[in-house]
Amino acid sequence: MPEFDTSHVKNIVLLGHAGSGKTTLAECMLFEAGIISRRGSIAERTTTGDYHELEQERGNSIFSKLLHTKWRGYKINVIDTPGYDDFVGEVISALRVADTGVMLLNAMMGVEVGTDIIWDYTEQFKTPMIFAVNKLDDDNADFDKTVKESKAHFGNKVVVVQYPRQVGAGFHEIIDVLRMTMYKFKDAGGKPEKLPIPDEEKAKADELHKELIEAIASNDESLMEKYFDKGELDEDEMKNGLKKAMIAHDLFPLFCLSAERNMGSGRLMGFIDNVCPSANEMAPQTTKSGDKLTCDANGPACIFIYKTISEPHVGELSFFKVYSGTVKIGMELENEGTGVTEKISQLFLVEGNKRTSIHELVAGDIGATLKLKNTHVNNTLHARGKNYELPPIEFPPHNMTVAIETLKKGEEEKLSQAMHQLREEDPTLLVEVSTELKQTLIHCQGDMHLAVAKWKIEHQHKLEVKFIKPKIAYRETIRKMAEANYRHKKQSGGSGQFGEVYMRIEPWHEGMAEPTDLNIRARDVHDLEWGGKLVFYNCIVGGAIDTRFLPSILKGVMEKMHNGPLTGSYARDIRVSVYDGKMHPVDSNDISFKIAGLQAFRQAFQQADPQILEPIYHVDVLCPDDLTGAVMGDLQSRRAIVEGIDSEGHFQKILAKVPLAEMDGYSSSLRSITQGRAKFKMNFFAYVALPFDLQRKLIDDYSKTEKEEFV
Ligand SMILES: Nc1nc2c(ncn2[C@@H]2O[C@H](COP(=O)(O)OP(=O)(O)OP(=O)(O)O)[C@@H](O)[C@H]2O)c(=O)[nH]1
Ligand SMILES: [Mg+2]
Repeated sequence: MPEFDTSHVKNIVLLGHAGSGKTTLAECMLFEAGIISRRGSIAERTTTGDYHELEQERGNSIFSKLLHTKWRGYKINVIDTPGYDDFVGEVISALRVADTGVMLLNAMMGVEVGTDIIWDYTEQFKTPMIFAVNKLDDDNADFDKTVKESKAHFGNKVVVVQYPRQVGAGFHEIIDVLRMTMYKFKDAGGKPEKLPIPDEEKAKADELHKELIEAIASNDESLMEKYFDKGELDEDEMKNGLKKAMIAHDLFPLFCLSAERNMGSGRLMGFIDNVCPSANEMAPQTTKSGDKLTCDANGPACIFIYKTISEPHVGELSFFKVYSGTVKIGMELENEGTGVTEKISQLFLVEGNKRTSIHELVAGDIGATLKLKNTHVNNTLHARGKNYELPPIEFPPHNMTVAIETLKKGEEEKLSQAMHQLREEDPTLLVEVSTELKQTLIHCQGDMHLAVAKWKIEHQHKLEVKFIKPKIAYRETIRKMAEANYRHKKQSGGSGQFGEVYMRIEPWHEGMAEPTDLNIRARDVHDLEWGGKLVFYNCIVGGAIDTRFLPSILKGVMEKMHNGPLTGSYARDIRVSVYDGKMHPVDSNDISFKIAGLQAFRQAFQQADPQILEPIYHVDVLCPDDLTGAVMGDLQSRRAIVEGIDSEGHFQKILAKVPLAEMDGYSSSLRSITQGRAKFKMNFFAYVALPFDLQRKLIDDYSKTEKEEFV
């Protein structure tokens, strides 16, 4: 028999801006549940959650951690997530498997940019949410402002369940307007005394109690009727109504905390047990083939892998949620994605870096297993005879790119293996071997994300690497029509080489008119793999060049498009019309026409007002009002065009278009300008003409290094 059945398992994820107190709260929860006998602290680097060397070094969470507590007959799985935006992938994967989110708000700061960004993801998942206002023990805490900002950002769906009698050093009492009780804590926190609400707080507590009841009743017709009849709802009615409204994402109850002093976590856990939904109360998952997967311990087994980590000396640990059935040791499950059959030889409950072996896990629960053969994040494993595949977690696009090199030559293969492993553990990290730029690129979320990757490469893979500025993938094109001809002639001993080509080139755009003075005999439209088109016309008349040589001419043109005449970048959007030429009865061959085609194209290109295009990105920066000026100033120094500023709650969203070449180091620069109070996102917009002076410089630099490969 499992220790907890499905309805007694709750999965929560701790969310919030960096430093809001998630890891400290997780520690309180473990302590309150008796899982640990002493509360560790961030300052002493002794928390269960932040056990990783790198987290202790930096003083913040980097990876999501699975923990669990046993609390009054319930098992609460707690996933502590990192608040820094660079690690948002960890937040998204945790949200995918959690059934309730606890959003921590730092009472000194109110709603922060990180809160806002994470909120967007919770909206996508429609995760039932609780707010917990933390750090109420701090003298700068402002509970009312925090509530006001929460309502301004997230609407009146935020309902106060608790408020502090006093904030700052005197924070010892929490008034609970659901239970209509006051909790009074000793200095050391822990279990509070339950007291009646003092007279001077009655009016406020009654008012908030009424607001809470009305909010609950307004989301449920039958409760509304009861409320009208009785003028009151009892505690059970309120709890049931709250649960329904939380599942529907209609109400977000707000609680009070001082995680540092361990005040308020017990009541929060009680609320999670009693009110927050367990997995079987959430909507069933729908598989790719349209099956509805009921969260039932007696159903066919089905688990979803949301995270993997590679533990030194242990191997790959896969974290999963059981979406249906009961997973037992010895079970064989099929991986719908990779087709392998995996034997579950070990099952664990996890406590940070500690693991406890167990025999089975029921539907709704979260645990880990070791050494799966070919199963990765986002894979579904299921019982034989089924074809379940659950929708994958969608990770966000990258925000930053650098090139990576090993310090020692000859370690490229080792680096590629290390990068493969890193990517396996962290789907928000992308590795690209760019043949165009001749660099290995790492696409990631920001400078902290990159620092973690470097640490892993150096410590876990024992490789020394450096990051360098990535080259920019420029493009070349032309702005006007030009014509050129080239005769390739070579007489050497035996057979010679001869080919002559007359060519017109024009800037290509969709719907452009056909040439009226040429006789088009064949049209080839090539979608270039680097974007844009090459349109190639055969306009030869009177058999000046044999049709069999046209592919060779195209080959020559394509070769030069691949290695553009100005800077060696890819060329795009050009129409080439070959309209005349000459052949030699003996010496003409494919190679001669390829060379003639290439050289004619190159000469025409130079006369066609050639132009370098650079990649431009949409950059959105979200920041508090007082930082708008500093952020804009920095953007303008990066050749940005600021297109507008939108208000988002009490934040400003600056919308700009910025050349990729100017985005180098933006992640760390923004962090230092704003002390981590701003976030940004970037997405490719378009290729746009490079300013003339920069174009001149690039061409000059290229011509210094260019070694023309003459075919
Ligand atoms: N005064 C006060 N400080 C707190 C409280 N909770 C946490 N802190 C402190 O705030 C800092 C950040 O706490 P963490 O628990 O690491 O916050 P986090 O949300 O896990 O941070 P990230 O993992 O970086 O996202 C630490 O120095 C804590 O000691 C609190 O209730 N009151
Ligand atoms: Mg943390």
